[in-house]
Parts: sequence; C-alpha cells; structure tokens
Amino acid sequence: MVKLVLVLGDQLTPTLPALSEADKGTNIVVMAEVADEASYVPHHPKKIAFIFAAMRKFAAKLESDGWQVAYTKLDDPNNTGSITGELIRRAEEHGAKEVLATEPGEWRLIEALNDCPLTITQLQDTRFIASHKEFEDWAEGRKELRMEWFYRDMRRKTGLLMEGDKPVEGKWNFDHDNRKAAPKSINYTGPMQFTPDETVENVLTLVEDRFSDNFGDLHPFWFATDAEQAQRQLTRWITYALPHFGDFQDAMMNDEKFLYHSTISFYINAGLLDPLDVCQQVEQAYKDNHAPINAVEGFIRQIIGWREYMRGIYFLEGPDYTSRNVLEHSRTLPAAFWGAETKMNCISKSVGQTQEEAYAHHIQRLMVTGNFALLAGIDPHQAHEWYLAVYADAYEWVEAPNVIGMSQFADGGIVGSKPYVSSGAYIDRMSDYCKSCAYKVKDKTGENACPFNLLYWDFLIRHRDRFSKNPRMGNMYRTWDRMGDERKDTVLTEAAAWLEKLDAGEAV
Ligand code: FAD
Ligand code: DLZ
Ligand code: SF4
Repeated sequence: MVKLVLVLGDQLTPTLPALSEADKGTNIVVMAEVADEASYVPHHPKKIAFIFAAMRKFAAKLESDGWQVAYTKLDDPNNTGSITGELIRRAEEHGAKEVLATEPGEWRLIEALNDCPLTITQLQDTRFIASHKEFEDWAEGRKELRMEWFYRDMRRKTGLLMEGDKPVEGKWNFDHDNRKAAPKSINYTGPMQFTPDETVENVLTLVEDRFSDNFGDLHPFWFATDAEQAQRQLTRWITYALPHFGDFQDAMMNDEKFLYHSTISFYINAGLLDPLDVCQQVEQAYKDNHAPINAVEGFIRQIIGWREYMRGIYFLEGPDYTSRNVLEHSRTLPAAFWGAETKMNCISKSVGQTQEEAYAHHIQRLMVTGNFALLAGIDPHQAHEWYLAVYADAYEWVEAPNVIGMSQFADGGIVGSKPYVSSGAYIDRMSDYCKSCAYKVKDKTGENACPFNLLYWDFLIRHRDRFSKNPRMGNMYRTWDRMGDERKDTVLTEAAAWLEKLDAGEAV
C-alpha cells in the first residue's frame, strides 16, 4: 500500500526515523514549502532561504538515491499553505491513507498532525542522544532539574571524554577556565562563506519577492545548504578556532560577530550535521592534542548537555510552556529590537549583527538582549517570538527553554536557579562595547548612566519578595540595603524615567 513519508524543513537527515521505516520502492516522500511554516513568526529572510534551499537540495539527494519525492514549492499554484493540507492533497493524488512522520520539534505541529484526518504515525526523533523517556526518568522525583547532573549522565551514555567511569583529566567541567574577557584581536575569520549556486539563487529570488518586509538582511547569503558543505564548515572551525573556543566563549566584540564560535547550530538543528558525530570529531581533536580540554569539554557540554537538556525540558513541560510568565512582565518589546536607533551600543551591535546574519552568539543573546528584556520587564512571550523569528537556528524545542526558561526566568526557575541579570559592569568586563557607547558604564546615576545599571536595581527591588531569599542573590540585596536612602531613591526614580522614555518610543 502507498504510504506518504513526511520530511519537515528541520528533518533533513538521511537516517531520519520516517525514512528508515519507509519502503523506497512504494512510499512517497512529501516535502513542502508552506505559508503556515514560513509565517508563524516573521522569520528572518536568511533563515527562510536557508531552510528552503536546504530542503530543495535534500529532496534532490533523496531522488538521486532512488526515492520518489512529491515536493511543493512555495509559489506552486496548488500549494494549500499548510503541512497537513499538503499531506491531504498528496494522499488524494496518490491514493494513500497512511503517513509516516518523525515527531516535529514543536507542539503546534505535533497537534496539527494528531488532528489530521489521515492516519499519521509520529515516530520518535532519534537524532538526539536522550529519548523523551530517558529525560523523564532522569527528571522523575528530582527537586531541581540541574543541567550539570544530566550532562554527566550523557557523558557516561556516550563515553565522550571518559576514561572508564571517570571523566578525563579528573574533572567533569572546565568552565572555570572559560571566562576570559574580549581579547585584542581574533585569529579566525569566521564561518566559511558559500557562494550561492543555482538552487540557492532561485530560493533567494523567491524569498526576496515574498519576505522582503521581514526584519533581516537576505544578502549577502553565505550559509551552507547541504550536509557536505556543513561538514566543511565544521572541519574549518575545528582546525582553526576550536583550540581558542573555551577561553573566549563568553567574550563580545564590536568588530567580531563570530569570535571563535562554531556557527553550526543552524546546520545541526536542520539535520545537516549529527550532534554525536560532531562531538566525536571534536573529541578526536583533543585526542590528537590539537585542542585543550577546556575548549573541547566546554563545546561538548553545550551539545550533549545544554542542547539535549533544553529539548528535554520543552517536551517535559508541555504545550503551555511558551505562555509562562511568573514575573508577570508585560512591557512591549522595544523598537530597538527591530533595528530602530538606540544609544545603547551593546544592544545596537547585538541586534545589528542579528539583522545582518540571523546569528548572535550565546552571550549576546543571554547577557545583552535577554538581560535587557528581563531587566526592563518585557512580556516574555514577545521576547520568545522575537528570538524564534530572528535566529536561523531557532525552532521552538530549543528556543523556548532558552528564552522562557534560561533567559527570562518566566518558568519560575525550572531551567535556572536564579535569573541571568547583570548591571553594565558584566558587559564592560566581557566586551569592548562600553568604550564606544553614548552611556557611561561607570555612571550609576545621572544623565549618562548606563541603563543596565539603573534597571538592574529596579528589577531586583520590583521582585524582592521572590528573590531576596535566594541564597545566590543575597549579596545583591545586601549591597542595595547598604546604600543611602537618597541614592536608592535617585536610582529608582531615574530607572522609572528611563523606562517611560523607552515606552514613549524615544531612541534611548
Ligand atoms: P557555539 O557557541 O559554537 O556552541 C556550540 C553548539 O552548542 C551550538 O551550535 C549549539 O548546538 C549548542 N548550544 C550551545 N548553547 C546551547 C543552548 N543554550 N541550548 C541549546 N544548544 C546550545 N540555540 C539554538 O540552537 N536555537 C535557538 O533558538 C537558541 N535560542 C537561544 C535564545 C537565548 C535567549 C539564548 C540565551 C540562547 C539560545 N540558543 C539557541 C543557544 C545558543 O545561543 C546557540 O546555540 C548558539 O549561539 C549557536 O551558535 P554557535 O553554533 O556558534 O554555538
Ligand atoms: C522554519 C520552517 C520554515 C520557515 N518553513 C518550513 C516549510 O516551509 N516547510 C517545512 O516543512 N518546514 C519549515 N520550517 C520548519 C518547521 O517550522 C519545523 O519543522 C517545525 O517548527 C518543528 O520544529
Ligand atoms: Fe551597554 Fe551600558 Fe555598556 Fe552602553 S555602557 S554598551 S548600554 S552596558
């Protein structure tokens, strides 16, 4: 009997469960560029172009491997506009009643497949190291779901950086060595730039035509769009940047968008690279004495630790996770997040490179835009939709726990035991942003005071009841309590006045 095999835009892996279970001779692969997926948030044009181009190349590869593929382009006049619409249309066309799918990375789409009148089997996505069941078992009965404990289990499971049942070099975590401030210069020129071929050019024309109103620059388009190109970027990064990755993982620089970061999240998340294989290649660099343990362990932790843990939290917490808002924040996301002028250099630089590249590294997302949104009391759902839209690596299963949980503390502390907030001093220590900012990071009050300095206290005082008993935050409250009343009053009055200007749409 003819079955359909669904392959989504972030499932571009030859060993995908739905493909492994299917019969090449009789089954038909369905792939579709659809308006619903391209517009549930206003995705960055580079993100849409990357996904469509990679989908088209993956479909061509499946065909050359002998699969029959029913591929719908966005501008096909018969396009129904949704994944389920396309499945129903293709089922009628081919007389199919059953669909083999791999569980999507978003509740919205899982539910749409469940509600579809066709018989759809959603297979577990095996492209991750931990299954849902393994994460649930790990989480069961724990008071706190700390990533570090989960990560150690993933080290044991994969055998990465292990000597028997012990971590290599005697420690699980070398983060202590990974906090160096921005260096004078970077000895790596960033990700490999791929010249668009004919397939990519066709997609760029389509995206330009349909999505030019979306925030973000389509050109220059340099992303890898197939597995072979993505591997070339990984090899380049391992060769030239991995040895320095750990040291400068948290640094930020005005003129360096990528520092020593791998820029492979979009490739892994779309299925062009396999996470375990990536980690094994990185581990090999350690075994070959090419890269030190702090770099290698730091990188492997991001993938088998944080990435897997975030996915576990998303599926454990359920579909209402993205509407959590325990701090009851409701401010509108400021226009500066969409590229409007701001005097804050750190925001301007982080948003500016997001606009150009659909990329910002972790500390820009966490300690600049995320920190600002949290301190200013931005509605976390708006923040969530912004991150989901503007980054080429953003799919809800990974983006939501990072934003709602880690960055905005909107889940009440499931992901983080305390909110990631800081004054301007942290940004100054880790970057060269403050040197060229209109605000003065050393000014705590006054006309030129860094807004992060004012908003930091404003946030802590607004949420004193919740956080003052947190043992990791007691010091912050003791510092505040030691300040004179007049100073406290000035800080809170100036913070309120600054937020008023922000709300009024001034270019603060
Ligand atoms: P590198 O710094 O080179 O790290 C290596 C790899 O580790 C990444 O490619 C990624 O696969 C993985 N990784 C690192 N940190 C995390 C993390 N916290 N969660 C999951 N994987 C991680 N990552 C996404 O893939 N998609 C998102 O939508 C996303 N949204 C984020 C939103 C916020 C507010 C924050 C603070 C972080 C977010 N991250 C997200 C995590 C991280 O910022 C990106 O994975 C990283 O910046 C990607 O760039 P890179 O490939 O150069 O990473
Ligand atoms: C992100 C995205 C976009 C922009 N477009 C498509 C598309 O047209 N067709 C498709 O199959 N997938 C697309 N995707 C990826 C899906 O949104 C993604 O599979 C779900 O959000 C689940 O992670
Ligand atoms: Fe950002 Fe404040 Fe530094 Fe300006 S002074 S770059 S606003 S932290």
